[in-house]
Amino acid sequence: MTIEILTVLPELLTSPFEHSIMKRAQEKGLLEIKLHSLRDWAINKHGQVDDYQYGGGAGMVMMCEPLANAIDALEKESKFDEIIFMTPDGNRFDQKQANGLSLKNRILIICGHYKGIDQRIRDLYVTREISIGDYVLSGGELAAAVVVDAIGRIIPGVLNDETSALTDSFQDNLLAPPVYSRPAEFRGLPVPPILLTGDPKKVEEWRQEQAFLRTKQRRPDLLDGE
Ligand code: 6GU
Repeated sequence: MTIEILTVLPELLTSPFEHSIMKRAQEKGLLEIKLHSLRDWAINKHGQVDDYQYGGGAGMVMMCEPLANAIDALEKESKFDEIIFMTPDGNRFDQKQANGLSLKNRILIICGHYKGIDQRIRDLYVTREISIGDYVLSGGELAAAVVVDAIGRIIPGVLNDETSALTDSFQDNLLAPPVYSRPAEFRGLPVPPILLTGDPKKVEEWRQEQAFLRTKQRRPDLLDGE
């Protein structure tokens, strides 16, 4: 799978993908991440990609031409399966969307800045608009990093048994149960005895129950179904 990211701040997006599972996904050849600087398609030699908004008001808007020319150039090779715009007024990102996106071949993510991008780019090119939550970030880059990480780790073959995504929170609409490692007692707090029994069936039952209790307590909304 190839994920391309169009941004005015490509430097912001190098480190997040150079470590751990994202690094492994790329080394295994399962994920390719290509960063593109929108300024390569600036309208003048000053690198301009934004302009004042019609109708007045504070804040600049990312212009049509640089974005359209960039997308057209990137699509010369082949079309994108999805062109995603990162924006706080998009659809709230969740595991279900991540699962769906992890099956695509080639995705473009556009990071917004300032007051956003000209609406006509959204009308003409964008197939999906994603927000990562109800708060405002200064740009779409960190949100894009979140989305790429969530997609990248569940691409088939990226995780092994030990890091399996099947037991993640949200994968079955339940939060993950508590986990423990050595020592068996820490500052007077013991590990739940059932985990020491070596009985996989009992352990699994306990984990299911704990996952349910935790979800009921913290996120009852998840138990109401889709
Ligand atoms: Cl995708 N972008 C920005 N700028 N802020 C956000 C966001 C995205 N998602 C939540 N807040």
